[in-house]
Amino acid sequence: MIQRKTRWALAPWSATDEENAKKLASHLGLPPLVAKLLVKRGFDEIGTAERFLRGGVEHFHDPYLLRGMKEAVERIRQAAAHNEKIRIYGDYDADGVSSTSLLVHLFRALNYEFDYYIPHRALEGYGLNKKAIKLAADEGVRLIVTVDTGISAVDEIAYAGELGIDVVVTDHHEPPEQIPNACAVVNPKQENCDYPFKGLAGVGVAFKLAHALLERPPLEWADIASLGTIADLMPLKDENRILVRYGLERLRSQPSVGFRALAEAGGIELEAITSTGVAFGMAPRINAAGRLDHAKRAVELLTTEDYDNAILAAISLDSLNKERQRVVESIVKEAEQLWQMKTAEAEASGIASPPVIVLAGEGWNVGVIGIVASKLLERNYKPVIILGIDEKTGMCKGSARSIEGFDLHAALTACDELLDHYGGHQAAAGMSLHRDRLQELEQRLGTLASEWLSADDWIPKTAVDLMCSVNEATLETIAELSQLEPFGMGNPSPRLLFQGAELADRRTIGKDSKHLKLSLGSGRPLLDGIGFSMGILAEGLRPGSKVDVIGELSINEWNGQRKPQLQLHDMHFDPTAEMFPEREDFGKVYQQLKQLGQAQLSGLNERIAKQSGLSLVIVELMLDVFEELAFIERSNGMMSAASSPQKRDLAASERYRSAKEQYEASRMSVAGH
Ligand SMILES: [Mn+2]
Repeated sequence: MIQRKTRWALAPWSATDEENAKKLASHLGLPPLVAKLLVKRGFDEIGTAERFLRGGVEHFHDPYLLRGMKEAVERIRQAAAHNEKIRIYGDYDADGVSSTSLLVHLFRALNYEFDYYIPHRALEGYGLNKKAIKLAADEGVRLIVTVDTGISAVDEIAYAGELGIDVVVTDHHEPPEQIPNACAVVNPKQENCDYPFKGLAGVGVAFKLAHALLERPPLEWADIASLGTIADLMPLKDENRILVRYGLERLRSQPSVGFRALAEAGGIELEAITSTGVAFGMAPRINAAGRLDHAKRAVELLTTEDYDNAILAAISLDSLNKERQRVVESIVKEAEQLWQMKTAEAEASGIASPPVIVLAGEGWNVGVIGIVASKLLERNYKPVIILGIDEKTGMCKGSARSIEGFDLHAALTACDELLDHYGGHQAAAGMSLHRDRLQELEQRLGTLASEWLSADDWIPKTAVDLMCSVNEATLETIAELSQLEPFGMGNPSPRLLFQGAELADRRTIGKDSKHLKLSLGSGRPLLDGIGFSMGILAEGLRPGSKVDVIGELSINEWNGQRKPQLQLHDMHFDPTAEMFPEREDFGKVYQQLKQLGQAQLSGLNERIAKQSGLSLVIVELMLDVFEELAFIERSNGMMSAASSPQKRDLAASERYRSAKEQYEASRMSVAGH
């Protein structure tokens, strides 16, 4: 028995969905699997599906649909006309760095007088601050244009006004109740903004500002826009999808010196880079600057036109990233030890370990605690808060990550008298509090988690797109799946369920038999499955039996050969589960009965079961079905086979249909949403 590790969530599939998928397949010339996936993701009409697949620059929205854009453009142009000094004010994460860099390119192209400022993560913290505004005033700045920040800076923007500085806010964060009194506020999420797409990153909003000022979409900076959009985990839909497609294309075919240098220093291949490569190769290196040093190093990389400067900046980002990895690793290790001590203590006193993981350490770098929290969540599947303690003051700065069902922001709000500051949303949040209050925070959050979460919520969920058969997983179909790329937030790589797939063979590969390799299917060609770190499961699998697997399809190229491959996520195998008989099994048993012609009912089922190798339950079911279809008759203790029965399909039998349905339902245990 191999038990599934996660809850499999397969959304329902209706007859209407099926119809829509057929329509898409024929109108757009798509394989059924691709058409079904489109429907599953909400693109069930030809127009929307076509736009999703093939949408280009003509589908960018008018930037002036953004509330405040007109005022922003006017104020910036006025500053340029009067040679007022403009300062771009950004943020230290990858989106903030991208946004800042994009405006640097823009203002440079427009020949404005400008510079940029990004606060120091540890010394200044997020957002506009009065000290930085005072500095700007002292340096003769008359206009600040914020990117990826500013929507909450009511006091700071009022202060800027007192010092004679106007502020144009461009941001994408959730607007608070009170919007700052700036000369323009551009944010697709603000009230009364009719912009049709709310999912722009900070750099997406900056891109729209550039579009407005240049009076055309500045595709030459789509690479920078993709970086921030992907790094900030924005949904890759609508305009973001178009931006990222152009951006990836640019990175592949004509990378700027900055990206080229970053790729060289980081060993990232640009020729076929995907959103995953940007997310895991580029974004961490860009982020490393702000975490361990200063984000302006990353802006320098993305805005220089000189290769020598770029490669120096890229190498320093790469080594900062390596250092970041070491710092994360060592904090994760310490945190895991603390957690093990906590669970051991709980066990020793006969109580359950805390439902919410709250761990703090002196000297833990607050620039990386969010990453540490994510790693602990991954390993333990519980909400996690990791905090760095300031030894002198005893104050802690923390970063939290949550599991589905536990709303962090709501939970922190419920404990707000313990906290000095907090902010964030359902899945991630930050806070500060004194170390003396940590224990109470852990207890109160734990109580909330026990109240809010059901037993199921503590098991991670795998969202499954569709059921698929081995026969459907052809090279051609998999190649067409790439039309749905780029994959990422809001458009994940399709997860498919192969239910009851025949296991032709299994073996382990790699050092210490670490990985599992499966061959699925009964005919030819077989479908290869690869399960990383699943080698241990090989022993429990028997060739010839049936397994349920969830995975992602891709094309594996090896030795000049291209083969379909399924990368396994999870598996379920129950060797004792009763298999539902195939049509051939029904056929075989019917032939046996026909040969017998007539037989005593007593002992008949046992006889057939023995001859056919099928279980008694199945034989009983078959005889019920045959009787219902008038292939046999059972009366007066005798079975007699009809001599020339009418040809009828098995599915015409009510007994057959209900048994099959029941069997499928029991096998599934695949929860709907
Ligand atoms: Mn952002």
